[in-house]
Parts: sequence; C-alpha cells; structure tokens
Amino acid sequence: MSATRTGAHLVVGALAAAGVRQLFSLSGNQILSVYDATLGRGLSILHTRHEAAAVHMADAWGRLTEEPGVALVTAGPGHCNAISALYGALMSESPVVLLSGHAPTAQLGRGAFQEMDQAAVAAPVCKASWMAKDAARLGEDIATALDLARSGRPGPVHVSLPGDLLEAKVAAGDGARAPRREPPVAAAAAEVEQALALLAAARRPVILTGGAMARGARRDAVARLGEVTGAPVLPMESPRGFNDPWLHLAAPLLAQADLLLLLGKKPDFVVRFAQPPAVAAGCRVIQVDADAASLRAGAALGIVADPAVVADQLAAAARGRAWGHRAWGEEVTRARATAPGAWAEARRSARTPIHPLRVCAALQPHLDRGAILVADGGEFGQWVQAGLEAETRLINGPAGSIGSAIPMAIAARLRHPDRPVLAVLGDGTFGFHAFELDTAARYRLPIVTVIGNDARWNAEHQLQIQHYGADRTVGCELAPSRYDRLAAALGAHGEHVERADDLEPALDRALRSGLPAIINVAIEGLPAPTYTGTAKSH
Ligand SMILES: Cc1ncc(C[n+]2csc(CCOP(=O)(O)OP(=O)(O)O)c2C)c(N)n1
Ligand SMILES: [Mg+2]
Repeated sequence: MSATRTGAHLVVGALAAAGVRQLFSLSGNQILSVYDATLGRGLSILHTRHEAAAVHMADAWGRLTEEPGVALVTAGPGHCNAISALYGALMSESPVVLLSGHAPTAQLGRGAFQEMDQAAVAAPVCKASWMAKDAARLGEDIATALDLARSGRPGPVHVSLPGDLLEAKVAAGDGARAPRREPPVAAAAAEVEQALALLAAARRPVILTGGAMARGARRDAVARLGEVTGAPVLPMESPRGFNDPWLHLAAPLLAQADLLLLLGKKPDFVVRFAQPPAVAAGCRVIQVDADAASLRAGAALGIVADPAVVADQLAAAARGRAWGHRAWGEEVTRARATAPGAWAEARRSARTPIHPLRVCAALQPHLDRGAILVADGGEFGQWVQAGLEAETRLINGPAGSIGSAIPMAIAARLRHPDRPVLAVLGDGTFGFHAFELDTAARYRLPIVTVIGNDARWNAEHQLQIQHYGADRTVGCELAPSRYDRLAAALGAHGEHVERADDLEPALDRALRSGLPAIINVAIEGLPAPTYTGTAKSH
C-alpha cells in the first residue's frame, strides 16, 4: 500500500465527491489501479460476469435514481462487450457513465495490448465519448461526464482511461469539484401562451412522453399538467410505440388525436414519426425538447427548453382557465386501463401450456404489494407488459434489445433491498445474462426470475409466420430446457411449473427462499396482443 496519489485516485475522488457510492464492474488489468483506489473511499464495486451486465445495472440504477449509474470495464474487448448495453441506456434516456480502461497513451499507435479507438466505438451510442489525455485532469473528466449524463436529455457518456494516466503520480489535492447543476432552461412566456392557445383550440389533444420524461419527478410534472388541462398523458416506452400492448384500448384512439404535445419525446419511429397514417391528417404537433436538433420542421410549435420545466410552466399558466378536454382525457385514460374482455378468462385459464396472462394473474398481487417489475424479451415480454400494472417498472424500452432483465433486476434489488423484484422474461432472453444469477447469489440479492418458456424465439417466429407463411419458419426453435436446474449450480432456488395451479405456490416458495430464484414456466407461445390491426414492426 503506497501513499502515492495517482490518476486513479483522482477518478475515485471525483466519483465520491459527486455522491457516487456504487460501481458496476468487471475487472481487467488496465483498471486495477481504480479498484485499488476505491479501498477506504466508501465506493463499492459490484462485479458481474459480463461487461454488458454491468452497464445494464448502471442503466437500471440511472433510471431508478435519476443520478448517473457508473460502470467500469476494462479496455478493448471489455469495452466492446459493454457497447450493446449502452444502446439501451441511450434509447431510454438513462444517465449512465461508462469508464473503460484503455491502452497506455505512451504506446498508442504502436500496437499496444487491447489498443483500439474506444471513444469512436462508443460515440454512436453516447451523448459524449472521449479519451482522457492528462492524468492531472482525470477528476475533471469524471465530473464532466457525470454532469453531461444527467443534464438536458439524460443519457450515457463514455470516458476511456489510459492505464498510464491512471497510474501516473499526481500532485496533492484530488481535484474533485462539486457537480455542476446548470439551471434548466425555461420557455419564454410567449411560447407558453402559444402552446396553451394550440391546446385550447384542440378537441382531442394527447400529451406524449417517453424516456426520462416518463420517470420520477419529470413524470409527476407531466401528470400535473394532465390534471390541470384534462389532456391525457401517455408514455411511449415501447419500440412497438402506438402498438404498445400496455396501451390496451387507448392505442386505437391515438389516430383520433388532433394535437400531439411531445414533451421530450422525439417524433421518431416510436410515435410513427407523428405523421399520417398513424396520426390523423391535420393533427398538429407541439414539440418541447431540451435539444434543438430533435425539433422537426413542420411542427406547429417547437420550444427548445427543459420539457419538465415547461410542463410546470404550462400547468401554472393553465390553472384557472376553462379546459374542454376532460371527457376526452377520461375516455383515453379509461381505454388505457381497459383490457379486452377475453383477457379475464385467460387470466383464470387452467390451460396447459400456461397462458401468459395466467402468469400475469399470479404475479399481479405481488406488484400490488410493492414488488418491482422488470420485464424483457419477446412476445412473452409483451404479454407481461400488457397484462401487469406496476408502480415501478423497468422494461427493455425503445431500444428493442433483449437481455437486460436479470442485471437490471439485480441493480433494482440493490437499490431497493426491501422490495421484492420480479424479472419476467422469455426463455431466449434468459440465456443472455442467466449467469448473473451467480452475481445475485454472491451479493445476496434475491431477485425472482420468471421465465416464460415456449421453447422458441417466438417474437421472430411470429414475424416469420406473418411475413413469409407458417410453412417457412426457420432458425427460431429452442429446446424446452429445464432452466430451473441451473439454480443448483448458481446458488439459487429453482422451480419448474407446468400447471397453472402450481404458479402461486411456486412463486411463494421462491420469494420465501431468500435466494435468487428461477421459475421456469412452460407457457403457450402466443403472438403478442395487438388492438389496432396495424402490422407491427418488431
Ligand atoms: C439484442 C437483441 N437480439 C435480438 C433481438 C431480436 N428479438 C426480439 S424478440 C426475440 C425473441 C425473444 O425470445 P424469448 O425471450 O424466448 O421471448 P418470446 O418471444 O419467445 O416470448 C428476438 C430474437 C433483439 N430485439 N435484441
Ligand atoms: Mg421464447
């Protein structure tokens, strides 16, 4: 143990000064100096079995706290392993900082071990991405990354940390600075009035959010605007967008809207580009976005400002005025909460294999009592997202990428040790990060994994049936494997369920076991529910 201060101490000092207490990581020789520097600094390392899992955990942490989740991985292949998970964080607007070890600057261009242009690799899936250049300024690099991740439209930020800078001696003083919380930009009074005039002129307005605006304090601000004006608020959190099965019978109503107020929601594929035929011809669009580059020409009004602040401004200015949207708003909200009539029977069904909604019926009481839902993966994931209501829900989101549920559930449990966490996912998806159950066991984080096992990659199988015909399905079969038997090796509790009546007792045993649990449920591989009849794109 040496008292020498190094660049690694500046990194750790800056993280600690910003209030970061948790790192999600997988070791590697370029980052061992950072591991060493964490000792005695109140910074815990939760170490995973794959770098992507560390980033999924940081993503979940970011979404649950709205403070940056920090992942630390090694150079080259470790960095590359982390990249796919950054995409999920980017699309869900989750504040994440990825710190990657990097080949020493002194050896760059000479074929150093694991040398590659890491900043360029991460750039397309980050708000900002760079390589640190100066050991003395490493603290500043970290503070800047944390500030950027949480500001404006939150998202992932990457900094590569060359091993020689981390190990370089630096002068006394850890260079840490307090986070810079720039006051968010508000709209001009005239813009607020213009937006309210458009809202007042509309007969069937809908407020659309998504990403960061659908979470935490931002979500509450939008909800208040909805309450004051009566306009319905719908979060767009699924890559299936207007066809998100969670929208239930509200999905077909979206085509009747004559005004869309996009609060931080980009007019992208998720909202079918806010254009006909998905929205009515003549439907007007108001866009409020922190990022001017996200504004689209052709909107009736575009405001560059913090959408949550603007929601507050609009609500304050709208209060006390007459609004005629309440009946429409209630219609949409009721439709959102109304599932098709046939679902009630499916939720009670004793059929074998088990209907996905029967699984939902077994899970819902736990969510009602405060469990956190982490839903992921394919058609089963869509049924689960449609069939369950949860106060706290993490879903794989508009990235449309599968595999994040188990690491996200682990981070959720770490954050909320008193709440059960249910990770509900398809059998194909389970394979991505099943080994993180070992991580859950090591850290005594007893998440419950519920696998809908239909022995296939059903989402793709269904698309093949739809597009190519039932006789041309290929490459989407899996085995009806007994994933519950992995439990024995991973220090987990295992359950296999084939009969509907066995679901509730299996869940109770799993929750009572105090261990991470795998419940392998033999389900019927049904296509995800749709209500609009529009072809789905994922
Ligand atoms: C990272 C990633 N790889 C592949 C896909 C394509 N994909 C989407 S859903 C799906 C099938 C998932 O299978 P499973 O988890 O068993 O759920 P099921 O559809 O069978 O209910 C696949 C392969 C994706 N969305 N993301
Ligand atoms: Mg499957």
